[in-house]
Amino acid sequence: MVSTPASAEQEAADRRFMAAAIRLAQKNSGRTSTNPSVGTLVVRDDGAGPVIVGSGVTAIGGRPHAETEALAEAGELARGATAYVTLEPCAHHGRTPPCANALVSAGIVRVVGAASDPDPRVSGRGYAILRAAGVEVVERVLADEAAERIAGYLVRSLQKRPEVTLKLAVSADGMIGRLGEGQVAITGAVARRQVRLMRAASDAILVGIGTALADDPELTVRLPGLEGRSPARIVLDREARLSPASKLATTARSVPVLAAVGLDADAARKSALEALGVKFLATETYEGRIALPELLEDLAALGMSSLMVEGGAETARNFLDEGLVDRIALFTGPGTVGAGGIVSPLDRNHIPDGFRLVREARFGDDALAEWTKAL
Ligand code: AOF
Ligand code: ZN
Repeated sequence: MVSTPASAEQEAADRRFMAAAIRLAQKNSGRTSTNPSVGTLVVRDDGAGPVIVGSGVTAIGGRPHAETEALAEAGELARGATAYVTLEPCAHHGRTPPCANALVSAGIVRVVGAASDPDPRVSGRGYAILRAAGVEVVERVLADEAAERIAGYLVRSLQKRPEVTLKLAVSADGMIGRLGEGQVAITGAVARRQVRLMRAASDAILVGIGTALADDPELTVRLPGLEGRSPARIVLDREARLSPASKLATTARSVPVLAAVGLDADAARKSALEALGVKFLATETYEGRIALPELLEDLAALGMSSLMVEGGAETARNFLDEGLVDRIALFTGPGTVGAGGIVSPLDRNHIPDGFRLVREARFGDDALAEWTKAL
């Protein structure tokens, strides 16, 4: 089959509807794990311009898939229509039949896809089913934008570890805090609320034991309407030094706390924490530190697709040095810390190679900039 080049008008419309499908997919982002949140739009044009006749998002918990819902809404209007899918439609029989077959049966004549699916049960097969049935397929429309939104799923599938976001709050003079002072307010209340929202969209949050001891953070979401959305809290705690009196340990029964300890961590200290509900992941250590690749592999095996690293400087530097950061979320506040400040491992003029700026926003007096690595 020789495909005719799409008109500029068609290409512009494809990009517009795909952008809308990507925004739609955001609705259930972080709530479909271990499935990605996918968006589908069914669009038909009866001569008077394109009209959306069905829309769907992957359901909370991961099933049904987005296509099922969009096709159900479109009903008979799907016949002869175009489907915009932010991820290649699946080709496998899971608890539901393959979405590629469902699109064919519904009479879809054209499928525009964004991100490719690395799942070996799908990868290329979804599009092949469609083409074999005579459906016109256009691949990789806004593929990078769609992939960025499902980075957790893609990193976990391809690298067997969660996607790692390094979150840093840096003062105007490049500091993340002051030595020996516990939590120092670098950003304002609006930015701090945004951080809690970012926590709610992650599967886990991680800090080093230095930060846990110095700041005694709780690391929960604490936002109205999002109670119960706090992700698991992880402490890099080679020697099980977390205090049983800490906020983390004393709240471990309501929001999980996982201490990443060395294989030789003290048994008595561990059992004091265990009695409070703290769980342990024992990993190899090297150069006196938890082996991060091994820990991340364990977290992926527990079904975690996204991890937010929240501090402190040494932990951030270790993740950066080992090439284990996929996304940088850098908040910059207007104030200065001055003498005794802890220097940030990076600032916006020193972002490691391979990252591209994907978002900039302001939250009150603070700026947020985000960079991601190409997937
Ligand atoms: C789609 N549409 O909305 C999503 C897809 O366990 P299952 O049967 O739900 O399959 C999980 C796989 O389905 C997952 O690895 C990915 O390949 C695909 N996700 N596919 O057609 C969707 N969420
Ligand atoms: Zn599917």
